[in-house]
Amino acid sequence: IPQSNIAAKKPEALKPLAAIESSKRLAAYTAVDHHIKPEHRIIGIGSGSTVPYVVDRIVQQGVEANKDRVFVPTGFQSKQLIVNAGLTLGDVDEYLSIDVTIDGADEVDRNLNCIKGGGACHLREKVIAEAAETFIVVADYRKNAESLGTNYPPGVPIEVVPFAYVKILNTLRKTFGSPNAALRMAVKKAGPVVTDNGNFVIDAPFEPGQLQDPATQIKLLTGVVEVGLFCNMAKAAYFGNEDGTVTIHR
Ligand code: ABF
Repeated sequence: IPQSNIAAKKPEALKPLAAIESSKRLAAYTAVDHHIKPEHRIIGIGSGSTVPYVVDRIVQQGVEANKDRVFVPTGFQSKQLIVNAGLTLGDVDEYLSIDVTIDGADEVDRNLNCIKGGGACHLREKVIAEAAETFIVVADYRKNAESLGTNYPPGVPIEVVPFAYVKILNTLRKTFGSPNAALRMAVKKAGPVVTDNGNFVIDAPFEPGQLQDPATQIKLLTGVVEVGLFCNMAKAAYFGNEDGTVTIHR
């Protein structure tokens, strides 16, 4: 391929990505501006690709604003983000009450219910979200859905103990009406994805409207550690849009 053709194609190919990235940044910056106040001391930092912009904006609040703050991560990635930004790291064991947690999501419905766990961190994310007085979701426009199960095809992430995964998979397919439930494999299918807690993840797709009750029942299955459905938890969701606006659902 002549070099000139590659050069001509590249900007077009990159365009959607740039739009998505700037939507993530917009959502994150706006949420930080609205919710991370000078009096906040303990802040939960979620996982995923939108959260780095949350940390960026917090850092932009300045050294003085952050000097007495502690940041509690939801996993390995957010721990690295906090440390690399020069912020003070804390553990949920030490800080039972968090002022505000900001995290990403895979899908959010009009009632602020979320599917989370596409990054396999939803157990810790739920602990940190539950510990927070205010839990805020940040995402790009693709995550904004009328109801859950609409535009996140993999479905509900379910963290399971490895010993029990075949049994749980079978139950999800046969009894819970999710015939395409599947064990999440690592890139290039080298083996299963392993969470920060040493567990596996099953992704179980459900139809819109089918979700809430099955998910509660799934939690009761032996070997299920956590279900990536966050209901009635978020106080607000911020979605960055392609046109530079932010949609806020409360
Ligand atoms: C995290 O962010 C996860 O629960 C979720 O899988 C992931 C997706 O968000 P992003 O689009 O920011 O990567 O909170």
